[in-house]
Amino acid sequence: MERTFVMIKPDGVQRGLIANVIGAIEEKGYKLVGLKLLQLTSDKAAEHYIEHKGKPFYDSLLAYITSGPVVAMAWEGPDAVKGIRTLMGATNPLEAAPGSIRGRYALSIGKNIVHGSDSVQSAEREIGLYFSPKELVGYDRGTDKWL
Ligand code: IDP
Ligand code: MG
Repeated sequence: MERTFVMIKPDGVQRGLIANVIGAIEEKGYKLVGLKLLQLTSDKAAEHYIEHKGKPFYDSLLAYITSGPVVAMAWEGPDAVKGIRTLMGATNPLEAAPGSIRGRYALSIGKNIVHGSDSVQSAEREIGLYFSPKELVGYDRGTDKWL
């Protein structure tokens, strides 16, 4: 069983896609174990995207991700990191599979609706950036045995 971090970026919130993004992940079968709406500070955004510091798109990425509220989530399931990346689609919506979240809702790489951890290690780091251990809720669902 794995946990991963997902964020609905400011464009997803502004465009009214919160329910669609959550619905896509929930319908697939993953379990929501942490959820909050928040406005990122520049410091938090820099910490989140530390791996991209110095890249040409870094400044615009920080401006974008702090431009409005975001929804931060932790999701659980077998191979959740890879599975949710697949569900999100490629970083560039032009290359994202048509049924994926980015394939369905996004037009450009600079406004691609969602973030998802790219490895188990990043997932652990990113969940820790946004949630304290007691804000994560593990529970059983009656449907777990059908997945
Ligand atoms: P990911 O979100 O699919 O993991 P990363 O390579 O980690 O993709 O990039 C982080 C975010 O930075 C992307 O989701 C996108 O919002 C933004 N980004 C990445 N590459 C570019 C670019 O070339 N131009 C503008 N924004 C970019
Ligand atoms: Mg990434």
